[in-house]
Amino acid sequence: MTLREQVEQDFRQRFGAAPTAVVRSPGRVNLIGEHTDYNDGFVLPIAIDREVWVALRPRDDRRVIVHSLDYDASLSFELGPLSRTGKEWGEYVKGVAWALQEAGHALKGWEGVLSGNVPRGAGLSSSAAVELAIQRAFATVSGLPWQPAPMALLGQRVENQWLGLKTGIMDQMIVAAGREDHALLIDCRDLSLQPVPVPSGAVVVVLDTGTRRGLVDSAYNERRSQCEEAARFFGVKALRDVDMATFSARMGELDPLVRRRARHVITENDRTLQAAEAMRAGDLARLGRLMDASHDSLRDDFEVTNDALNTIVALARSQQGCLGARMTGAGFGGCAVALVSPEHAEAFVQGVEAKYQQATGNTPRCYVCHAADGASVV
Ligand code: GAF
Repeated sequence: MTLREQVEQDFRQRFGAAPTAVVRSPGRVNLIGEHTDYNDGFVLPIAIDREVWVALRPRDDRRVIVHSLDYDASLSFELGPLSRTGKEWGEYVKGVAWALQEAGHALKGWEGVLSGNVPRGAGLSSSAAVELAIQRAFATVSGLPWQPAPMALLGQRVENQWLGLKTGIMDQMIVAAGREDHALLIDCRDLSLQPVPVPSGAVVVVLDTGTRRGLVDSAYNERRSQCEEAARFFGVKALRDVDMATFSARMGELDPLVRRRARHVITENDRTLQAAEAMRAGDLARLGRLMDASHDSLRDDFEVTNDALNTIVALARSQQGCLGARMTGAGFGGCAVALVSPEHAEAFVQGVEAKYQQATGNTPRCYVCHAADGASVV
């Protein structure tokens, strides 16, 4: 049974009728452009065919009732003033209701069943997938207009203000606006999008190390402050505004740690623009080299990889057919992404899984992903 069928079936059993709408919302994998979004920079992610599904129907009152199949738990609350009461999955639902109401939207109540197969805490945006799924559910029952960028900003507000995580805009943007068979080059300053077709000569393989690191939030926020410090040093709004020539001329005056953080962001922005160009030109070898360079910079300058990520990336690169490999997402654990020639994909997955297990004793989960559409009502 598919996940969609499961939420529909559970809905019928739980609420005694068929759902009137079903929402799907994807996870994402970022091909390149890491830790650039909160520097007003560029990112190049794809939405993936790992998703959150919600079966729902409107209610006549202002109550919201959501059951999570994955947590086997239900949440019920009344729309209106809301407060944060815990740290569980339900905070995403309440946080979305809060953000939409704060933005002046008149919301209606609904009941629904939620389930997803985006691995949690793995760097594949399971949080944004849930946020945008709930946003689409509210938009559907309340008749709200659906525009990806404003909705993405609301999702980010949930992260920043309801959940207290100072994340950038990449995840919500790609989850809201993803396009089948395309990556999106997103300018995180003005939120403009350029769809870039994923070339047919390569497949995207996600390599989940199985490691999940705690304290990611504080390390993430620390990187953000270091980038802000560098931007202040250069007298600009964000590191996006510093070019390589300016950086090289003055980098000697910077604190060595802040210098390395800034160097990652400045070079990564450049690599991301180059990667979009290489993708458009079908130059997969160049795209792969840029992904490799991105990982090395995240490892050496930004210091957000861990041993598991470095090991799996090295193993991936040693496999036949691998064009490039890098960590993806916030880092400190979670997933890497590799670009692989289609004819080698199967052997690549088997080879990486076996060698990683041999090297670390842990079983990774590797799978080929397809670029999918953003959050939608099906
Ligand atoms: C996390 C954040 F949510 C994104 O905004 C982004 O900064 C990413 O880490 C790193 O590129 O996914």
